[in-house]
Amino acid sequence: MVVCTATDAANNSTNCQFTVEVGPLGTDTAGNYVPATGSWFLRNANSPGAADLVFGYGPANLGWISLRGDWDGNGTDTAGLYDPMNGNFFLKNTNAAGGADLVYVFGPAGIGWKPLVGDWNGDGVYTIGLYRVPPRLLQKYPLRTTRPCSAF
Ligand SMILES: [Ca+2]
Ligand SMILES: [Ca+2]
Repeated sequence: MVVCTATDAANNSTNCQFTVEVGPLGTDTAGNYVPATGSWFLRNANSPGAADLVFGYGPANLGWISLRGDWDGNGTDTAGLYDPMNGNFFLKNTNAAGGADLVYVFGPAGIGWKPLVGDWNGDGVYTIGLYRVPPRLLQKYPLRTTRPCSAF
């Protein structure tokens, strides 16, 4: 995941996150999540152009972390969110506005663990995991989920 600040011509800026994965024959494409607004911008081709899917999902400015995975195993990756302060996962089976299809708590909350996504057992269904960031790395690289990139 890459965290950045986007600035328009009027010098208005907002934080954004995006994940780019390279898969076989271009099956995975770029997406952009803007935590400040809870907006998702997904593109179905790895080429320049406008987003193919634009929707709002999740609250604005709470420091939630964007995820993507095939939560129902139908072959399509969809949006998900992780609330690190409460340990809640909010997974959605469509790339559209609306409520989460799966909501649950997993792991400890509020101590900086990072979410992971994968098909850990090879059944085609993506599930979540958590990575415990070593305390030494937290001291060296403090979590900055709610601070603007310009403050780094
Ligand atoms: Ca799916
Ligand atoms: Ca699985």
